[in-house]
Amino acid sequence: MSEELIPETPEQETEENEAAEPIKQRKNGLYPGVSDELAENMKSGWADTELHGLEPIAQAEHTAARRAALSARFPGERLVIPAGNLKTRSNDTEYAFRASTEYAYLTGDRTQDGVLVLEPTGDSGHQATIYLLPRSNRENGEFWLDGQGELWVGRRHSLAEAEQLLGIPAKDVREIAAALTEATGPVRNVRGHDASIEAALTDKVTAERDEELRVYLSEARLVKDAFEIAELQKACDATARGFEDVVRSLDKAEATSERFIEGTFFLRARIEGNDIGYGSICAAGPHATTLHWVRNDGAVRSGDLLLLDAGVETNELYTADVTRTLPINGTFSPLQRKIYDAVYEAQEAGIAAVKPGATFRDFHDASQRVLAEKLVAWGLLGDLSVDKVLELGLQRRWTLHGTGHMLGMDVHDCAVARTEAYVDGILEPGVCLTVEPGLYFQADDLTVPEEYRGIGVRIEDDILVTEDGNRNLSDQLPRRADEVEAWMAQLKG
Ligand SMILES: [Mn+2]
Repeated sequence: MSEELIPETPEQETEENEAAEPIKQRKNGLYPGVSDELAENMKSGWADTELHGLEPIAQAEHTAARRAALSARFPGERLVIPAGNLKTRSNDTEYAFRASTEYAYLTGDRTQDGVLVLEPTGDSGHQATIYLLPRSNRENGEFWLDGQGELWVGRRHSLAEAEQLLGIPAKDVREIAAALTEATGPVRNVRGHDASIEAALTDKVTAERDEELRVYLSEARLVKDAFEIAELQKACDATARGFEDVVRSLDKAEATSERFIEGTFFLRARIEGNDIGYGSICAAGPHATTLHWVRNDGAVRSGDLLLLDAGVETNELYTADVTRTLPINGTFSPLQRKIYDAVYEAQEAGIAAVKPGATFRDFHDASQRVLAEKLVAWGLLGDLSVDKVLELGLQRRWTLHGTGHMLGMDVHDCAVARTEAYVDGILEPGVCLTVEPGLYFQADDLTVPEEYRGIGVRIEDDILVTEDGNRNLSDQLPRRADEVEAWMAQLKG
């Protein structure tokens, strides 16, 4: 990336600089001295690019309904939902920005520094305002002299354009701190995203009341609307194509490392979506027994399994979360297949338990029972009964994790929902969750036969609860062992 706008001029505080007062907005010393003549020159000669008659974004109706539900829950209170800010990686480079889930869910906007404010209109109802950074000012030079000027980071929407697109009145975000400082009456803020907003509200909010807002917004997302379901399907479709890309490139991964798999999937995520929804787990051989193996720097060897847990995040920020465990050479060994089939059976039992009226725990219990049965049958738990094993939880030495979680904008969606709404909740149509049982035999586990050690298997799909049962959003990818082998053979050609 380019570093200096005018490299030949050394930076110093000159008389000229003092005279050009408005353009002293240097960031991190990147901008050298600017003559009055250049400053004047840069002010003019630019076309008017304002856009008119823009259509609202596809989810504008849905975000309006979500704001209406939020408004009804907190009548008479001012609600502040920030997008968050850029985070510095080093000096003047930043990490890729992703708007806070709460803000994107309520606005459909995904730009940094934005803030949604719901102003109470009397005892009920709210007026929404979105505070955004407007187009860069050309008069004071910020468009080319400020690090966030449009010349550096690209054109933003004007406030008028944003209003048309989002269906929300827009104001300059540089006015928000003063507006919040002056405001009276009860206020709640979603914490953890924007320190400047928190500073402006210090004396007006309490941690407990802010947390109630955050919890509400987590629980509001438990049931997905039609737009969200379509996005999750899109995420799964793109993810399936990413898995196909990986299978096609396994020979290149064998010649390099797990990084080739990570890079291959990332390419698909960036072409079809915004990003990966979480760090891809590209775990070959014994790495498959490390649940969150994201170093991805290991060897990929014929004869081993590859556990690939990855998901594309769409441009609207909905992510898939899919795992397949694949024989790198295309064929499961008898022992790999025995363990794989057990996990497959457990997943089938889990998926069958996902339906309206069931509890969230039901599919976990169904999967765990199958896995415990297998472990007992294989003689790994002495002569204990399956019921006793489940009562003591002894199967967990090898099953390790819960069988699934809510899925949506966050890979572990709705994470601050109350226990009664989530873990102890009843499933209803529109809930989307993962079913992902696994068996993991650590390389240093002396309690299992030597040939088991270093084998890890997980199968994970994204399941939508429907009126009459469920729909597997990720069923484009095969799961049964023989179907996996046939699919790989076809892709590897
Ligand atoms: Mn998952």
